[in-house]
Amino acid sequence: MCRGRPLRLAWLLGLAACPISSAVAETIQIRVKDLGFVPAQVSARVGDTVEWVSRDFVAHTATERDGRWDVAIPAEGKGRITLTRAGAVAYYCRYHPGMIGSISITAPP
Ligand SMILES: [Cu+2]
Repeated sequence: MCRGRPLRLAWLLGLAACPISSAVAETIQIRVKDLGFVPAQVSARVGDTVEWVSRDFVAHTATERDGRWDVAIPAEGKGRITLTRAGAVAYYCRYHPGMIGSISITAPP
């Protein structure tokens, strides 16, 4: 009668251990305010999403220096990207080149 119990228990323990995995992707929010990215420097992992949330009344972009991506950030709106490769990334706003930021992206373990 109790035969299946150890197996079921192991299965439950295995299931419980899964959410502890560090491979869960996160969303990193960067505020866009007064012509600046806050924080200007963030760390992330491949698979994470970066979301820029603007409180400015003018449009901005988050444009990767090497041209790999270009995210439109509407006035008082949001723009987002999911990170697909590791490395140090510098970005800026095409409309306001003085707005700069960087993302340090590490590969998942
Ligand atoms: Cu801008």
